Amino acid sequence: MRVAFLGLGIMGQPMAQNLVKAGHDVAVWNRTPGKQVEGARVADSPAEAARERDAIWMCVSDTHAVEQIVFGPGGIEPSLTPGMVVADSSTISPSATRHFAARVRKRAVDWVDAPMTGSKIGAANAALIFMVGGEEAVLERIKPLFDAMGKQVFRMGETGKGQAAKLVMNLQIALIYEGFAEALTLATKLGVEASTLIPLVQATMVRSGVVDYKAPFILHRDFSPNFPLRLMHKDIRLALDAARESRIKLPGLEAVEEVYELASEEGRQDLDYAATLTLLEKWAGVEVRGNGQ
Ligand code: NA7
Repeated sequence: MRVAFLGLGIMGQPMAQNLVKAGHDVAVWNRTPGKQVEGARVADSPAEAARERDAIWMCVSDTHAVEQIVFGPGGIEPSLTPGMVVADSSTISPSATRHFAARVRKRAVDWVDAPMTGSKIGAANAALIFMVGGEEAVLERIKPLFDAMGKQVFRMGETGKGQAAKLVMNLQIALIYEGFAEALTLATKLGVEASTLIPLVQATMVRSGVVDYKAPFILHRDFSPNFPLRLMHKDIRLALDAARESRIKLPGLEAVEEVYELASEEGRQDLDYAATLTLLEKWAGVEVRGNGQ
């Protein structure tokens, strides 16, 4: 297929590379010039990348970035022609997604929200899991692209519901991780080492995928970004916005959002979200240590 890929960040770059590897004709664009994908043509603007394409795939930071590259100066809107599909793997607002989709539909273009999970390792290995919103027939048309970048696609319903699912997935990750981080902090204060506690966690119903994934990084004190704290913070805010729009309250998430706020104020925003632990450690006057440290 002829694809434009917009946004070559931690996730977008390997995703675009996998489209090329699968044999698709790919044009790429990134806001900051200089980023490349082997085998893809580099375009000067989103509008130019999107010309005469079957699908336009986006993976940028936030709702504002998506709005800019679709409807802003040099955006894809004037390049859209009937039958094209716009797919968005950024994590953004579900309600904004519905508005964007309605606007491109006036040009007989379909919008698929396709946020994903699997982090940069999943992106590199074409093993992402997509949670999508859109019509089934449209999803079928872009199936070869999903196949090139991921291993599973879960349809959540019509446009906007992929984003809704993504927000509630990250809500759970943020709360589960914060529970684990608070447990490690208190355990350390009480004299139980992380390397002693973690096998107990993993042998019992407390076990979780989040703990399995994050524990080795914590034990090695490796807070380099797999999923940057600033992006998890953005998703927490999006979930709180969606809750407000729906007139419901999420007290646990509100408390966690404050931790992220303070972690950002202290300059941890570009570390992994696992670095919220270091703030708890600072408050407690302890450091969670791995085996033999
Ligand atoms: P990164 O590595 O922070 O990459 C973000 C990308 O978004 C990067 O290409 C940015 O371009 C681009 N960006 C940010 N703001 C804009 C605006 N205003 N206009 C155009 N492009 C922009 O994030 P990830 O790849 O880890 O994640 C991407 C999404 O997937 C995000 O929603 C996550 O929550 C999930 P730059 O290179 O800075 O010029």
